[in-house]
Amino acid sequence: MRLFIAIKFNSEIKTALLSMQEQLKRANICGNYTKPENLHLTLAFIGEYGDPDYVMETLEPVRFRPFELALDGVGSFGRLWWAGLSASVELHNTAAQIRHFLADANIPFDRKKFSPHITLIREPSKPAMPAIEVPAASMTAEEISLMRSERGRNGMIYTGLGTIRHI
Ligand code: 2AM
Repeated sequence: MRLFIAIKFNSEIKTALLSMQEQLKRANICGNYTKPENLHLTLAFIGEYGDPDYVMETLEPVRFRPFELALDGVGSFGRLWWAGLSASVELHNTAAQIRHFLADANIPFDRKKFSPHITLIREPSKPAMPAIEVPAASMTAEEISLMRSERGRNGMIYTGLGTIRHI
């Protein structure tokens, strides 16, 4: 199964992200929009791995205090457009711990540098993102989720398999 570690959003951040997608739609941009229920922040992408229980066990020593996440700006990685977050030492620390324990346990994951982003759309129909307003929105991150990703008939289906809570 395909696994990744992510933070799910509260309704304030979701609403703001949906408003950003709406603005893109109003600018006549078509493409593969992330479905509302799939909006998330990936901290580590594991990929194909058969033992989610071992992943949960491995991440048991991760320690973090609740931390703030606030939407901030937009950007693109080629034909993927994303919403960004304000810089957060705690977020980076938590992602670093997760990656450290995964590496220690020989659980494979994508080693690309952690660049916090929330994918709004893939394969947009225009080459450049129009100017859009980023609504003020924030949340306190209190848990991290182990997620399974499957391809469904109507797009990707993400299912939570377990959570790591703050101390
Ligand atoms: P994204 O965060 O850029 O949208 C499930 O596929 C999640 O893991 C998505 O959020 C996806 O991309 C992220 N991800 C990170 N690295 C990935 C990789 N190498 N392959 C596929 N998905 C990856």
